[in-house]
Amino acid sequence: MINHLQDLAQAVKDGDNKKARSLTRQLLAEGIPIDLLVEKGLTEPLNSLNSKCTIDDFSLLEIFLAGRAMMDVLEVISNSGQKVVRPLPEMTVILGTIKDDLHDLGKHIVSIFFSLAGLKVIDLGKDVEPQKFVQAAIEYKADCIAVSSLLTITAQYAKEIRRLATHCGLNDITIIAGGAGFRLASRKYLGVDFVARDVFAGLDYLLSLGRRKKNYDQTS
Ligand code: B12
Repeated sequence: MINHLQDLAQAVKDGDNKKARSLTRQLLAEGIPIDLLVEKGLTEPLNSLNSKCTIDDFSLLEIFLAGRAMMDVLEVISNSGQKVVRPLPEMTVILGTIKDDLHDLGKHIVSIFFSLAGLKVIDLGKDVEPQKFVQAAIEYKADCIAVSSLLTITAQYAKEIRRLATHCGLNDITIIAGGAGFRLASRKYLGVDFVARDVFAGLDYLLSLGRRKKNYDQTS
């Protein structure tokens, strides 16, 4: 299984989507844990293309092909009927990549796995203004806003979401953040409830909230 996982990581990195699809089917048949597949087979190889985003070595084509292979792998996982074994209470989540940030591969993963876990996800896309998150939360009566960022510089906009939400009376809304852009920012600085290391940490956090809510209901 480990060899196949390494091969999948290489196929994604090389942008070989056919090979990536077939290795994913094989790994699922072998019973690989989904978190391991996503971390080692998708996130790490994509992130290792770091240098392709620098002036010296910029290569949109390589990143595009790797991104396509990643999306193909996600499609295979979605169609496999695989359940993300984290049953969550009914919850509506507003999801988006923050203003000025066009990275959306990680957000796609979040959208797919949150949906597979039974959450209702309203995906606003990328380059989303802070007020759009709050407007959508009001429109859909959401329980949670989930914001993604890969660019460190955009933390300033993410901070705005809590301020605007409070201004609109959404005092209890849960806000979670994820993506490399927030990795060095504290929960307190961002004004969010949780900064997720990965998609599954985000899911686990929402699950823990659901349990707390349930206990609270029982005592009231
Ligand atoms: C792919 C990529 C691109 C692609 C994006 C394609 C796309 N459609 O997304 C392209 C080529 C377009 C691109 C452009 C640029 N990029 Co770029 N890019 C990357 C790269 C190589 C991989 C990112 C990725 O998709 N990773 C794979 C995904 C699956 O991982 P992930 O996003 O972290 O998501 C996981 C978790 O973090 C989590 N997650 C993510 N969001 C959320 C949200 C919530 C709520 C939760 C719970 C979880 C969660 O879920 C995922 C699975 O667990 C990174 C390198 C890196 N180390 O991150 C650079 C990187 C992010 N890019 C960078 C830069 C500088 C740029 C450009 C400015 C380059 C330029 N000079 O133009 C532009 C930005 C344009 C813009 N305005 O946005 C820098 C950012 C530096 C910084 N600290 O700010 C990086 C780190 C590269 C580097 N070392 O220089 N990039």
